Amino acid sequence: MSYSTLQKWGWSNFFFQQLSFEEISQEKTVDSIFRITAIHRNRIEAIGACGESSIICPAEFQPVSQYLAVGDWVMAELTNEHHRLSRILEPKNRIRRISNGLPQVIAANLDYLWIITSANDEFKVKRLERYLALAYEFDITPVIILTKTDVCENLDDYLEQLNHLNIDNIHPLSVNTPHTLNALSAYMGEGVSIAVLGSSGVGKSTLINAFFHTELPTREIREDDARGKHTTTHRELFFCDNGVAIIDTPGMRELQLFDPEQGIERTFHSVVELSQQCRYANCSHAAEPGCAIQTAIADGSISQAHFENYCKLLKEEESQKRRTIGAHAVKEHYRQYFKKIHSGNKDQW
Ligand SMILES: Nc1nc2c(ncn2[C@@H]2O[C@H](COP(=O)(O)OP(=O)(O)OP(=O)(O)O)[C@@H](O)[C@H]2O)c(=O)[nH]1
Ligand SMILES: [Mg+2]
Ligand SMILES: [Zn+2]
Repeated sequence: MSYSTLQKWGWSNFFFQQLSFEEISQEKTVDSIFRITAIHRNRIEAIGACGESSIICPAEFQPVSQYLAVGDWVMAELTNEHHRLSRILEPKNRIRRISNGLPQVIAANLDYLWIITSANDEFKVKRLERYLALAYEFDITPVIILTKTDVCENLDDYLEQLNHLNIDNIHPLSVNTPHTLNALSAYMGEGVSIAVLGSSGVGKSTLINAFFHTELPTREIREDDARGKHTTTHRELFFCDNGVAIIDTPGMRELQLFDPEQGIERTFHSVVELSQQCRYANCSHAAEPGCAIQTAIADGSISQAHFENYCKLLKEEESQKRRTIGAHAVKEHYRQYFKKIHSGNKDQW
């Protein structure tokens, strides 16, 4: 087998360069390289040059979900007819969140994050801003997909709200009007990896089935109102005929960001820019004279809700940091942060 066999699973020079000279010179090395497709309690499913394989995880890599995610590239040795995980290759990126107070890796080595929302009561701009911050935090291109447009009467309202998010890739569609899915072809290509995220019931698995002709389980139509039930129960990566790796995920009840600073800055770019124009460096943007944010809210150039969500995410980040680095360090951190924002020197953030 050769390394080019791995390319259709997303292998690239970035990973090849991590191999030692000795590893490259050994012919069997290529057969010990795998991409993770599913993670179970102490075993992972993966695909390599010789096909699919089950890999056993030694204790030092437990609990697996804190170290590894679908999409990761690993090396495994063949011992007693079993593959045993021996090394994790450094990922291009890895999306993480906090779940039950612990870090959790959601997926690794992605090119796009498809953020799915549906044109009904589920739709919340605030939730989308959170997902966008997640994409930006890990430097992955976000794509917003608005599903179920066939059963909505006020599509323009949804589109207008989406326009305010200032992102390039927004696709309204419905699996019941198949031509609306054509726009997604723009993201196809061999070796491209996409994770599909969004609340339960927005139609993630249905969309994947319709577009990639897969047969993932989806919610029965008559169960459409069932709340809190997840049809997809674990994250799974699979490869489509056109060479795209797609990761279906269970709906998220809440998305707590891992280290959202950079993501917040990009999602709320306009708020950050405005705050640099406030008269006082320590402006709290409440009622101070010369507050550029209050002026912008008053003249309608940004919405009150957008600003409030920015404050909320910042606050959340602050309490998260406090838990990990202590109150004093947090205070100092934010002192420096706002000083930098105000001096317009954001490069280091
Ligand atoms: N009318 C209409 N219904 C849709 C559309 N897409 C999905 N649905 C329905 O929405 C319901 C939920 O779809 P799923 O694909 O199971 O949702 P999911 O996001 O994968 O949900 P979880 O796996 O629980 O996270 C199903 O009954 C689908 O038939 C659409 O474009 N139009
Ligand atoms: Mg699903
Ligand atoms: Zn201000």
